[in-house]
Amino acid sequence: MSAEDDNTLHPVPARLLNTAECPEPFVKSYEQYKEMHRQSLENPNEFFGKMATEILSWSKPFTTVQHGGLLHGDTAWFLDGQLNASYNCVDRHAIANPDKIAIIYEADEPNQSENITYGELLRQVCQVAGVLRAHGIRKGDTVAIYMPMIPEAVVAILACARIGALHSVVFAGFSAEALRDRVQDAACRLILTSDQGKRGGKTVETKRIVDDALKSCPSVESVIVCQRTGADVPMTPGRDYWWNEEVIKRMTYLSPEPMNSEDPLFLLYTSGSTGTPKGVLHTTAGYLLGAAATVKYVFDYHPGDIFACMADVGWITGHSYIVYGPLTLGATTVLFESIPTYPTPARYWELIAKHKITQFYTAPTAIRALRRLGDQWVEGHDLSSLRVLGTVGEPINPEAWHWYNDKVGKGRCAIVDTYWQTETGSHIVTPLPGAIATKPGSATVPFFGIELAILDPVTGKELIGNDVTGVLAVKRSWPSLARTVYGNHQRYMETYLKPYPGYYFTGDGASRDNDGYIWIRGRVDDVINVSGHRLSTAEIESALIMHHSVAETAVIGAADDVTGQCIHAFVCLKPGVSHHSTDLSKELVVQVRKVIGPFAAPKKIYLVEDLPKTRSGKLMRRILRKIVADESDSLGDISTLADPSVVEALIAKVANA
Ligand code: 6R9
Repeated sequence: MSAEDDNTLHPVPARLLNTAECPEPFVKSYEQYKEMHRQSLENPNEFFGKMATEILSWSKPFTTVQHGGLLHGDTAWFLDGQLNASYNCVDRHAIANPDKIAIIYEADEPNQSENITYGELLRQVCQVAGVLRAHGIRKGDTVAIYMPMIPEAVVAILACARIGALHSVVFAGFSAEALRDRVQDAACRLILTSDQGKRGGKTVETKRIVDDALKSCPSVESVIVCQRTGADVPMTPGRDYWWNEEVIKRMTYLSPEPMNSEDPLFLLYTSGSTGTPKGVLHTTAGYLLGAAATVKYVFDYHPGDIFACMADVGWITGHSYIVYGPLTLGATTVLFESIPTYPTPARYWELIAKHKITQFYTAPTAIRALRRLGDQWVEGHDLSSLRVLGTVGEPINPEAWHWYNDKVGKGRCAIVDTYWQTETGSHIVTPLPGAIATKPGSATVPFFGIELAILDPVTGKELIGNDVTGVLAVKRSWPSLARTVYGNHQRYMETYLKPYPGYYFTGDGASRDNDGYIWIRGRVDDVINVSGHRLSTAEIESALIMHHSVAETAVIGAADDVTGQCIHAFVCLKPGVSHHSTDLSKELVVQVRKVIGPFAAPKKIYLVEDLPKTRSGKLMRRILRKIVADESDSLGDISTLADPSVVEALIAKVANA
């Protein structure tokens, strides 16, 4: 427990336990949670075997619940079983209830929302699956999806799953170069994209970015272009095809490909502490179960609820909580194309009132930004449909938590601070709405099947009991754990499983307080979290170094009131480069926007003579972090620096910036 933590326990709101007002929660007390968690660890075969049978539909039942584990990196769940993710997300609901709304598409302009029923979703998924097949895509091939937040993006994802092709969704805020690297790494054979995108009233040149990326992606044979705006975009004959012209040729039913439980479902690239982004690979059954089970228990999803996750489908949160989790349960899911401040900062609250949203899921950075703009935007909207408010992506500070709880939840909703990662597939530390009293800023307790451990970072010894701080790890495998890094299992082992043998290493620091509650302290590696987007220092540094004037650079994360962290870059220029520093700083920002994407742009750039390095040449980012945080009086030991005098110069530079 740290002195700044807000240790006040907020009990489950009485309204949630009153069955006259709300559906009865699946887990109704702390004792019931404890008992279920105990069962999930003591008898995982029974616990998850039952859950997988209840939540998923199988074309062939599994015979073995689990095999392998963290020590050897051979995790496998639901062996011998066969199922199809698109069947689970679409067919079975379309058969039972074709007119039920699957997707509420809330377009960038507020008056353009559209509903898609399960029946319609099934027809569209089948047709796009047919298009993929017609373009030669087979089970096991990889397909890139670079699309804005339109229903066709969800259709594209499910169409890949239907024929057993792995999708690799690349967030449409990534630059052409970032897209190219991801397409090349997975040797994608086809890209699904759109002419343009719309976000906050601005136009995104999706197709042009794809064209740029494809200048050096020989693996890509076809590009399918969906019309979002109808703009006249260049089409390369023999490679580019219009979505609507392709789709109408295809039948509106195509049988789902039976997939083995452990067949890959998708890859999603994410940043780690070193090297290029990793293609995190998730498999079919375990991932789907994790996503759906957490929608059920963490969001306490009941039939009839309207589920709204504000993330982009380009991130894991969108995969699990816009697409796979809610659709597996047959829910109505909201697809929000815009931003929280467009056309006004009341957009979220109008959205909730308009669609009678019951579960609402967003990130601390959005909550902080909206809180800053004033309470007047949230007041006066009918938010009475809400039951559960979720947050994800970074630690939430108590001020933002209280604002969310008081102004949005009016003290009558559960706040679920859900901790998880691209690699974990679904929530691993989180409250349950009807069962767990919360503390503002704490992700609280482990989900079912998660055996947490806090380790001493140096010795790797498990820190037992309460009131401990160390690195967060998980002691056994769980169904939705990522199985490998695409094409590089060694890297998977080295990043996650070898640092502390027998454990999955999260890369986050954490404390367990005197009540046994978990507090996430942020990354212990060189990963920077800007508005919940993971970026590695290495990625940004290599973008900067591509600039012809740059000799060397060091990037760090600095605290930021709105985005959580922001990027500060220290740049040494090549000898003899003459420059006007403001122009060059601008050029360098443009460089990062171009290589990675706008969201990775450094907030500050310091042009410096030298960087702090050890005699062996290792960059001491820790020192730069301290200087920027105005903690130059506690730099620690700088005697190992090759040239300790650089520190003075850096302090002066930052002070005058
Ligand atoms: C889902 C997602 C993962 C990293 C993770 C941690 C941070 C996510 C958090 C949180 C504190 C929470 N993180 N949720 N930190 N409290 N509730 O964000 O996946 O993009 O892979 O990022 O995000 O640092 O390690 P991903």
